[in-house]
Amino acid sequence: DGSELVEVDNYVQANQAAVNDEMFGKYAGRNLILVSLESLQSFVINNKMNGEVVTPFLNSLTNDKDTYYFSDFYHQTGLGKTSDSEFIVENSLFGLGRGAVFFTHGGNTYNSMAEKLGENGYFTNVMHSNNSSFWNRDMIYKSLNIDKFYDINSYEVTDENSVNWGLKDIPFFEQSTELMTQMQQPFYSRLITLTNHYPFYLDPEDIMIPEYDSNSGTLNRYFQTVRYLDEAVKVFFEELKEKGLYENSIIVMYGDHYGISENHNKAMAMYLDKEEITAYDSALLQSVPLYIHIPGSGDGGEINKTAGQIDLRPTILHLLGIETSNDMQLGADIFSEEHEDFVIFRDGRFVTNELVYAGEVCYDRNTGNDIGIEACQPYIDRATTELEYSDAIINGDLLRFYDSETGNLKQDVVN
Ligand code: GP9
Ligand code: MN
Repeated sequence: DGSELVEVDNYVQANQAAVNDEMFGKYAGRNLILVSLESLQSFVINNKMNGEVVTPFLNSLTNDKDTYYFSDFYHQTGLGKTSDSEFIVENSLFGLGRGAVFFTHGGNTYNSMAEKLGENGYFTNVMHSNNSSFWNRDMIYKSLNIDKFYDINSYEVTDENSVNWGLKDIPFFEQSTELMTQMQQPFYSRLITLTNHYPFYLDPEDIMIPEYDSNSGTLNRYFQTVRYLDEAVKVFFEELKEKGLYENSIIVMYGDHYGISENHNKAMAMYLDKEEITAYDSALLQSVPLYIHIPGSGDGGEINKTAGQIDLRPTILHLLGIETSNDMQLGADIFSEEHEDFVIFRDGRFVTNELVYAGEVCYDRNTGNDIGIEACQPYIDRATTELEYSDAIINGDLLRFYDSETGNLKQDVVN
């Protein structure tokens, strides 16, 4: 039955962050464009590799007047990788600790961001040049109420414009913006990039900077594919402007998950000029960039609030003037005064503005010193609770008992 939902609902209601009145609805009616930046981690942003700038365009956005750049933002994915990030962003719930929720619970009832936007007159779609069944997307997108999936069949893919996993990001953005010109507005498009994917291969003509020189070919090539992704995003912005889609849109871009695993710690330590990569370092390396680019806002800048992918749904919906106070979500609007600097990872690690909890050690975030478990314990308890509640919602398919229009539990649960 749905009795667990009562407890979860109480928790969600008690932990709601009030909206920021100045931001709520400020950009209502604009198109919403989300870009999932494949495997992009924050450590390359505003950084160099052997004297080469790795992300010139993304760097320029970190101090752009129309861009809110979040420098202490984290991915929260597990084994479901890209698909977990999609799930988290759409639902403001965690993925599962085992397997990929896209596969295991693709038929559940959800109340996704796409569904909310659809109810508010948006045409909702995902754009990604891969087979529709990859990660079970074709199936779960129905449960998420996404109107259309522009999959590989919507793109012109040739040997020349493909590398590694498929269509290169530059032609992907060119073709995607062309498709957008045909869409009913306002639309919500979520674009998923692909070139900066392990094992990070490029064609020679797309290489813009040399390889790094560590013992890890993976890390060495990563800088090159990141550089290519950066160029592709620049082209994307140009295309949006040329096609008249820029001014009336909000563009949200974020890294989906890490690109460099702990298998490459030795090479990472060399790059970051550290003796070794500790559990503390590894946790902080899970930071991925988040950009909320709002043409004409004039109010941008760097924001160092500690936040995660789970916060995107409320943050974005509120900018567009769509309420979420009745929604069963675990994230909070990052622009809210009540947003807390606390981000929970799927495996139970967490980061706050003062603490890092990893490898069952509680670190002072500033010094990296073990400060004893007591300081972390209240957060450990909350992390455990939130992960359990998220799992309960998914495993019990509990949203089928919840009326998100009214915020009421359906009658059969109450009785
Ligand atoms: C596949 C793409 C990559 O379509 O989203 O998935 P990943 O391996 O990063 O989860
Ligand atoms: Mn991915």
